[in-house]
Amino acid sequence: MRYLKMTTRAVVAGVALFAAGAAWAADIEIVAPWSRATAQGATVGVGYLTIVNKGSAPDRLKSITADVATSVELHEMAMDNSVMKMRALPEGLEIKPGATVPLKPGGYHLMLMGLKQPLVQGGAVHVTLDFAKAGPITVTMPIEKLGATGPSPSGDSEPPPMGY
Ligand SMILES: [Cu+2]
Repeated sequence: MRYLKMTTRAVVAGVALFAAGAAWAADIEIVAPWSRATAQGATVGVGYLTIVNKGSAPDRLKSITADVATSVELHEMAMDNSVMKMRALPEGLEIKPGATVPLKPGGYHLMLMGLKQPLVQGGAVHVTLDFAKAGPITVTMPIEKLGATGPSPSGDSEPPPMGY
């Protein structure tokens, strides 16, 4: 009985998230994906999203591909001798059970390397996240305006207030 109740609740939550544009497979859910328009001539773009592990086992984001980039790297911003620097995480990113891991400005992010075309506000980037357990999950990242600091929940391009 308890199991049935929980299952129903999970399905309802899943439908609500799907309506909000989220994608999930198995125990991994991807929430609020977004990218940012690139300046003229830029060859590198970014992608942000939040990874939720609803399961009881750890998973790992192993690799990423995107339709508009020749390769995608997982990066982290970190202090290095009191200087903020980006570094690649070739081992991927572990998502512990029950964890919510945001990729956001100033932290983890996807680096779209070798852009085949500029990222234009109002368009979208399609990325496929490959997880060790959940497998590949394809996500559509709406492209927000140049300088945006977050996704726009209402679909317009106004970023939320700083620090939100
Ligand atoms: Cu980076």
